Amino acid sequence: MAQTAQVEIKDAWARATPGKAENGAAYLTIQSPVADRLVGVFSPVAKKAGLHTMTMEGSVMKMRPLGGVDLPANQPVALKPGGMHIMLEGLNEPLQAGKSFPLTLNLEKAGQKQVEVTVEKAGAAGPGGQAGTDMPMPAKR
Ligand SMILES: [Cu+2]
Repeated sequence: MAQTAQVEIKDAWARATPGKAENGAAYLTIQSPVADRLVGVFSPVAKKAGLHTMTMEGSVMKMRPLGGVDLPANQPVALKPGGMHIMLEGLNEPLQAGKSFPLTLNLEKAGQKQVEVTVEKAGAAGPGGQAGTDMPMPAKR
């Protein structure tokens, strides 16, 4: 395989949201040829997009904002259900399965990268629509 000095973003996907959900989450895998840091996200589908992680506090899964995600050189970093994710707060409209939306990632070194996020069914566990255990996202806080 040819060595390219490009940031690779793969499998960008999100779960469809029910009609009144205010928030959604997006997931993807990112790999950088050099050590870099993902410091911000933006999407026109939500009023606010941010990086979040999930941690267990006792038996309760909690989300908290992340200031950034470190990307070691040549190592894929996965944002996926149950872990780090891109939080979409204040959705302008529901995320509908089968559609897609643009997402801009802000990297410290590589600058801005845009990806298209595919919306999978509400219960999808990954890109391509495999069914799996659902991770409920708190609708309100
Ligand atoms: Cu979140």
